[in-house]
Amino acid sequence: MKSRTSLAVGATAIILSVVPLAVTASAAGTCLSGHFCAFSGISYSGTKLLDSTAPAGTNTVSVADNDVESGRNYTVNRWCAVEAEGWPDHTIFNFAPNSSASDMGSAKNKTEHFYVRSGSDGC
Ligand SMILES: [Ca+2]
Ligand SMILES: [Ca+2]
Repeated sequence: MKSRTSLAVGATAIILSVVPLAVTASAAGTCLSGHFCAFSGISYSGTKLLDSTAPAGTNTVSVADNDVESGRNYTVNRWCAVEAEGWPDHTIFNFAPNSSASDMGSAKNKTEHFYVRSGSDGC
């Protein structure tokens, strides 16, 4: 009886130590419906740099410079990423309504801000 009890306690301790890691891993890439979220790493990893519900027509939604690599656009609007360093501002990436991009390719680590347009408009 005594050894059975200590086995059960040991199993509980292992479960408790694993659960917080699992929660952290799933939270990294999450984004609520109706939100736009940008992440510092590809595949929605790293830090969530932006979590916004800014409406269509918003011209500047600031984000940490040169760090965004992936994003989830769970809005009905279009989100446009802007490079604003070294030359006139220009759009470098287009997040279509209700779309995700796990890797922004050549636009990675360049964004200074986003602007938001209705889903039927272009960037
Ligand atoms: Ca980055
Ligand atoms: Ca930049």
